[in-house]
Amino acid sequence: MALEGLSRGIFRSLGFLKNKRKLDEEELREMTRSLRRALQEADFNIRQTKEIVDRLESRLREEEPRVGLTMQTHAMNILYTELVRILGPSPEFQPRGATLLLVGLYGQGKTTTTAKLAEWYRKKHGLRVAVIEADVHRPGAYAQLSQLLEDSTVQVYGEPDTKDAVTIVRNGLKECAAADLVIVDTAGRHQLDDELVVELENIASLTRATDRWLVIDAQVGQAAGPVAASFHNLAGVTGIVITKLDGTARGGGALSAVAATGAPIVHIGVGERIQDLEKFESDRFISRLLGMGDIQGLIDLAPEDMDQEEAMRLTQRLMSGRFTLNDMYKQMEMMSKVGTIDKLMSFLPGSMLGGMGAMSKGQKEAMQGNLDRYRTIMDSMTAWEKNEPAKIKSDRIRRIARGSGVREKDVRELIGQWNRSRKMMKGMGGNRKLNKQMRKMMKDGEMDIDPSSFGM
Ligand SMILES: Nc1nc2c(ncn2[C@@H]2O[C@H](COP(=O)(O)OP(=O)(O)O)[C@@H](O)[C@H]2O)c(=O)[nH]1
Ligand SMILES: [Mg+2]
Repeated sequence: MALEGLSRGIFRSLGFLKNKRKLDEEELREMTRSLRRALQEADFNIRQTKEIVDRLESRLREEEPRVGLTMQTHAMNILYTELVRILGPSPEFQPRGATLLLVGLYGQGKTTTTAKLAEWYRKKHGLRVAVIEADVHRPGAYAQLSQLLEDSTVQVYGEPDTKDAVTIVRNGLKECAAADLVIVDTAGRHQLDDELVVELENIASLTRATDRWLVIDAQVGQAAGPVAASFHNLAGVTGIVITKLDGTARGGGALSAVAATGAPIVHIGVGERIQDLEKFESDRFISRLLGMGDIQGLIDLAPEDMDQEEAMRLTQRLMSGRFTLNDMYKQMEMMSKVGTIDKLMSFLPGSMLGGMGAMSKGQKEAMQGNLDRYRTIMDSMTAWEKNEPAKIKSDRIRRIARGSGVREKDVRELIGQWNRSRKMMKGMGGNRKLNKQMRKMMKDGEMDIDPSSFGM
């Protein structure tokens, strides 16, 4: 997969810089050659590849690594900033008064994204939002959109029996005239064919859409560039939404779609539910893409009643190994808020937590099941017990088991789990480099990447 391999390719090409503070010409050439290959394998086009490699090369010649940094860290930091720069700054979208057209191939997530965006701008911007379902080719498109928005106050317009998309849009625009933001969902095919091209052109000119966003599946990979280019010719793409970033792909095609349209990524889709939408931020995306984890992302996902400071403290405690059952409980609350272990894992560096990212689906499901049970058990524990799990004796275990309706064995298992996690975290806390880096990140929010601290 395109960008999934990028991280591996980059670490491969920078690997030999690990113990160096200087580079000779031959080493530099060797490195740029292998980096060029890694970028091309990850779907960067030739121009982007050249730009990144050239910039890295000249900065490595000009800039000395800061005191204490190895050449590898230095090179990683440069690459990170260059990749972020290529993705560009986060875009400005003015939702009030906008008519937003979503385009893209079949199955990319247009209809789901229509609902997600509608709910996002209704909730976060307090707007009156209306959606128009203009996909006349997929049976049940209107029902799908209505169902996604059934618990929302977003106005849904559609005519399931009308065969002409332009008529629907014309009627819809009249019907939704009072809305602050109108989003139009269109049809897609497996490929852009003539009929669809004409239909989209007609819809685009009728709506005089202020914004036209391309919805593209993260797994598309190589094909993303050409697909984006053809939609761009057709509708003048002004923004990109990458969907299914919750899956195994780490963002294939995203960069080539950006290159082909010159349009920025505005949002990313991270799940099937209507709330599984995020605003796109290039620095986070790149650090996640490179497998460097996203501590800030993790903190942002903390339950709403937990303030940032509390979330940071927790994350720090998690790293230090000094955490109580109470802390573990709060971590679990964070996790359950995040939804699935899968998603939580995607925020952590690949090799952290003892390679949990590589758990099988079955193992992950088992772990989710455990979490639910632990939670039930902890609801029956006193504050003292959650603070001092090591001191819980068998009579207390019996009481807790009875109170939560589980077996005593389950309570012991929870305490055992806490013990193991504590030890594991302690081990991680003993990783001085990682710790230093965490503290620095916590302090000034800046990211200084030292791949070797993640076991690379
Ligand atoms: N996991 C995941 N699935 C998604 C996401 N966005 C859409 N889907 C799923 O992808 C499938 C196709 O989505 P749909 O909106 O019907 O695509 P459309 O044909 O472009 O309108 C559906 O099963 C959606 O639930 C996402 O961000 N993550
Ligand atoms: Mg659809």
